[in-house]
Order: sequence, then C-alpha cells, then structure tokens
Amino acid sequence: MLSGSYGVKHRTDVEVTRTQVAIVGAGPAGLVLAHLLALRGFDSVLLEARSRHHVEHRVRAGVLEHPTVQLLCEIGAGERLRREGLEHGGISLRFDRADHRIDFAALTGRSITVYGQQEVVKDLIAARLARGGEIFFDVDDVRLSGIDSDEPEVAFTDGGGVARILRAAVVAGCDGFHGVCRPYVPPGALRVFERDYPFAWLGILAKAAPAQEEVAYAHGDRGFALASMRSPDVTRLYLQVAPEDAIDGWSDDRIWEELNARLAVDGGAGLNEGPILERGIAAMRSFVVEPMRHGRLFLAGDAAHIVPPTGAKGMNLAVADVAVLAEALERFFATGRTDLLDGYSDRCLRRVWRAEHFSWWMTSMLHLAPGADPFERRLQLSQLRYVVSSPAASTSLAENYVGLPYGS
Ligand code: FAS
Ligand code: PHB
Repeated sequence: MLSGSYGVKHRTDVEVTRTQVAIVGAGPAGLVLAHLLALRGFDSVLLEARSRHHVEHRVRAGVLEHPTVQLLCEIGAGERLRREGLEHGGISLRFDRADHRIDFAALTGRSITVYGQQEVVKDLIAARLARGGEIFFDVDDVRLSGIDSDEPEVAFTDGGGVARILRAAVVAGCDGFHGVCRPYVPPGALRVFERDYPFAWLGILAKAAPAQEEVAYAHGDRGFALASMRSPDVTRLYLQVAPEDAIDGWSDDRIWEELNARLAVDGGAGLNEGPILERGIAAMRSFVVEPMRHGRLFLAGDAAHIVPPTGAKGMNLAVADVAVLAEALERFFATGRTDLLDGYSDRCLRRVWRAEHFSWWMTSMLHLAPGADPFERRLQLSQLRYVVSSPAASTSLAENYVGLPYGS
C-alpha cells in the first residue's frame, strides 16, 4: 500500500509528489486531519492558499466543545489550550434585563472551553511542523483532476512560484465555504440545502476586561448581542446588524453604545470599553451539501456545511468530520476495505444536521427578525423563559452546546 511522500520528476519540469492524502486547506479541518493521519502512520501533504501569519491571526470562532478539547489533547495539540483556555461550566441567556444561567456542569457533567480559533490553528501548525509534517503555504492555482479515479491529482503553484503536482489516493477538501474543491463535484451530483438569514453579526475583539465570567447571549428589542472573551483582558463581542451593513458605517462609539444598550442587565456595571483590535461583519447562513463525498474527494468542515455561529458549532463540526474521515482512511489504507469511506458522508451528516438544527434554533430564539411582530416576540420570550426554568429544556440546550459524544 502506498506510504510516504516522495518526489518524482515527471511531465517536463513539473515536480510530482506522491502522498496518501492531499489535503486542501490548513484550517481546523485540514490541520486536525493531517495530525490524525500521522498518528496512524499515514502520510499527507497540506496545501494552504494564505500565509502562515494570516491563518494564525484570522479571528473567528471561540468556543470549543468538550469532545473537541479531548481530541486536540489526544493529538498532542492541547498543552497551551489546557493552560490558557478558559474552561466554562455554563453560559447565560440574557433577557428581561437579567442573566439566566444554564449550568452545563450540573446538567451534563461536562464543560466548554473558550480559546480562539486562531490559537488552535497556531498550535496545530506548530505541532505538525515540529513532527516533520509538510505544509505548503501561499499556494495558488489549485486544480483537482481524476477524483473519479483511484489516483487523483492536485496541481498547484507553490509559494515560490514552482508548478507542482500532488498525486494521492484521496483528496480531502478542507478549503472552507469559498474553497475550490466542492465545485469539482459534477453538477447534479450534490444536493444543496441552504438558508440565508435576514441579519449578520458585527464582531469585535477589544483590549478590555470581559464584563462577565461566561458567555452571555442577549435577546432584546434592539436586537441580539453576544458577550464572550479571549482572555482576562481581551473581550469578544457581537451585535446583530442588517445583512447589508458595512463595517465602515459603525464607529467605535456607535458599536459601544449599541453593545451597552443590548447587553444591559439590572444592577450591572455595563461593559468595560477599550481599543478595538479587530472588527468585521460576517453573514449568517445555514448550508449543507449531500453527500460530502464524490469519488476520491472527501469534503470536510465549512467546505461541506455552514452554520450560523449562534450555536458555536462551526469549528467543532469541522473537527468532528475529520475524526470520522481519519478512521475511515485508516481502514482503507490498512486493509483496502472501503466500507467506512462509503459511510463517511452519512455518518458525518447525522452530527451536521443535529448542529444545523441547534444553530437554527438558537438563532431563531434569540434574534430580532426584521418585521417581527409582537406575537413573534412573545413567542420568543415564552420559549426563553421555558428553556431556563425547565430542567428538561435546559438539559437539551446544555447537551447540544457542550457537544454530543462522537458517534451519538
Ligand atoms: P476554514 O475556512 O477555517 O479553513 C479553510 C482553509 O482553506 C483556510 O485557511 C483557507 O485559506 C484555505 N483555502 C481556501 N481556498 C483554498 C485553496 N484554493 N487552496 C488552498 N487553501 C485554500 N464558527 C464558530 O463556531 N463561531 C464563530 O464565532 C465563528 N465566526 C466566524 C467568522 C467568520 C468571518 C467566518 C468566515 C467563519 C466563522 N466561524 C465561526 C466558522 C468558522 O470557525 C468555521 O466553522 C471553521 O473555520 C471551519 O473550519 P474549516 O472547515 O477548516 O474551514
Ligand atoms: C466567540 O467567543 O467567538 C463565540 C462564542 C459563542 C458563539 C459564537 C462565537 O456562539
């Protein structure tokens, strides 16, 4: 069975490298997959369109599910996470100008960890390179061929402008929602399920102490807001805005004024303000393609599905996908059996659709849809009051938020 990466001269002057898995995209999905394969003795090469500095400083997700933390520790990328990550035993739903805590520890015996996605990526890259892993950064012109054959190829130009070809047994499309892999699936071979929401999130990272100890989701007549954090002196805050809003239309003063108004609680001291280190507006969508595989191309993470970030699922789903893929690839490379590969998509989609529903449910319960009438607002408030007062309803939210066990 094929093993080990090695270069062979081929086709004029294009360098062909043979490997077992060509991974397109060095985000959480691609990086975790590379580690999982290496731990099983299988070889991969990672191709990343951006620079190492860019991917290590791209501010995105912040909440790690319990299973994600366990897996990162198992693959040897959890040391700093354990040291610097903020382990939380609950979250709050903020409405009627008060906090209502959902106690994960009491309801599920498990926790979440707040630790920026860019920190996860930093740790994964450092560990991969330290173990001799191969990551091509700044690649360009990535093109797939032969995904219906048993030796697909990925042609690309490396960061030094050299034309290269990766020849592999499998291609893992871990290149995100806007990546190049999914479009290689022939038209008609994929079913697309999607929903665009009539709002977006404006997110900021600010040099200011978080005003609360845990993540708080706020429902109110001015719209949704979310208070999170990255460290004892860096806060992460979000505002629901109109989908067509541009970040330039939001001055620092307007951002802080709106955040304070929406996150106010009776008896609270308000937010600690400080320099805004990063800001951006992200669209809100639900998106799934079925199946998550075509021939020897396997899609994972945002390349296959997107959730509104209200459920803090995006990055966690990416990790869960590649945990399934790595197990399936191990059986294939070790025995030639394709049963787990053939079941990859169905197995991932069970968790994906559970997360899609949970993220849609949290989004619908907490956001002020444009044109929402008083009846809809009363329904939301009734649901929020029920969720925080019913042990059964609180447990349902808690077990979804901390992350259902893999394979459940
Ligand atoms: P990623 O998008 O992280 O990684 C894909 C990688 O592929 C990128 O590094 C990209 O540069 C690379 N790539 C793309 N095209 C390529 C090509 N042609 N060749 C080679 N490489 C290529 N999730 C949450 O849970 N909470 C949040 O608050 C949250 N906020 C977000 C904000 C924004 C602006 C975005 C876009 C996403 C956010 N997400 C959030 C979701 C996010 O965290 C994703 O779920 C997570 O990054 C998924 O990881 P991957 O599937 O690895 O995809
Ligand atoms: C974050 O800390 O960035 C965060 C927390 C909870 C979410 C989304 C993002 O639902």
